[in-house]
Amino acid sequence: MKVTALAGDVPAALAGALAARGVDRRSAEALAAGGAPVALLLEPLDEADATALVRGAARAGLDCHTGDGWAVVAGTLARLGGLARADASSPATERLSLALGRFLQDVQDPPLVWRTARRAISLERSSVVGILNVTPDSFSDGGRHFALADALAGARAMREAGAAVLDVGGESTRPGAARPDEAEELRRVVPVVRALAAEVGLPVSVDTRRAAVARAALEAGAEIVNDVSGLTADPAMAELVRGTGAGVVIMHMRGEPQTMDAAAVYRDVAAEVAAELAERRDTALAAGVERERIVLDPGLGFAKTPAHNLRLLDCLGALVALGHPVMVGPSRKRFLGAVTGRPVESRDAATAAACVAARLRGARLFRVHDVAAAREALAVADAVLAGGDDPAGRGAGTGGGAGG
Ligand code: HH2
Repeated sequence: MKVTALAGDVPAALAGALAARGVDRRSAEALAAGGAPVALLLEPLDEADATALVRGAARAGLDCHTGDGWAVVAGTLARLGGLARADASSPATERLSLALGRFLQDVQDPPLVWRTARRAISLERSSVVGILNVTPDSFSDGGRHFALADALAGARAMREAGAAVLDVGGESTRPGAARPDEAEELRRVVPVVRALAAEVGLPVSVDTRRAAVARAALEAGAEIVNDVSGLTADPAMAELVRGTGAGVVIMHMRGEPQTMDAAAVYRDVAAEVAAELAERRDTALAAGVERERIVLDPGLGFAKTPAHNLRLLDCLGALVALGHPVMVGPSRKRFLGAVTGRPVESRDAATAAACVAARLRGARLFRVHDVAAAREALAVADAVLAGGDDPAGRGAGTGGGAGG
């Protein structure tokens, strides 16, 4: 007897192996999806919840570790489904079934479109969001797009390079940057948004923490609000997003850009960022923002050390499991300098590599300065993930070989 490892964490690999041995395709896919590994942290948990979980997990064949007020349960998705099946035999088992049922609904239904105020953006393949900072002081492109003509030329070049969205920001959020007042931010952002929406033909997103700036940008043709405060800085922002039907990026940050470095203290960065983002997402949902308008972003570089950013990229699955498309913004950031030793102006290869790492962990949107480099790297990642099914719609050809 020979034992061969399958790529057990890749459902397509399992399905392919089963189908190649005569299992019909649908059953093979269902079996493979159920075999996907999951590990969940449940907290806070009281004594009764913990007892119900330990018993239920043992019955379902799941591994379970409990501690003071918390539990980790691990196994396959199919076995977790068994544990989540409605069980009202006690209030504790009912609470458990409900919480797990909600979780499973999110992970089993990953949205592949993003609804904005003007359209639905397909996320079947990776979408690159081109950064257009109309600021004098952004850490990498400050001053480059400050004049309207430069912003338009930059936007057209990004469209040619394959950008799916243009993100316009009038405030640098690098640590320690001075904040422009509202009138100045409006002056920077609105004319550029108006020109891009009218002349470039790509969806425009506005990167702002101010509802008044977001409102003026949406009126000028923007359709997405990218809020690095995760809708916490301005109490009017969630209602604005709801009322306009804008798409929204809820990004994770702690504190303010001016002070955030001091807040970069985590016991378990991925779990904490996922939990804090889930809370902000829930607040948005409670304010009436529709689920399919929300994209989540770990906020690389915002209240995170280089080690935190790298761990977050590796553990992005914790965010993907919240059931929303995930955006990442690694572009030219300090943690890439820490890894490569490269200065800010030559970090585009590192940025593309970080995008690919994030894509392999489930991210769908990539906010970058160099659109062409990211697009090319992500085309390869998309093709790998499609397993030869060719997401770009170009025939893979039959030639193969090492060089052709
Ligand atoms: N990063 C920056 C600004 N906005 N938005 C999202 N959703 N995700 C990010 O990671 C993100 C963001 C900071 O980068 P940049 O715009 O290049 O610089 P600056 O803030 O100095 O203008």
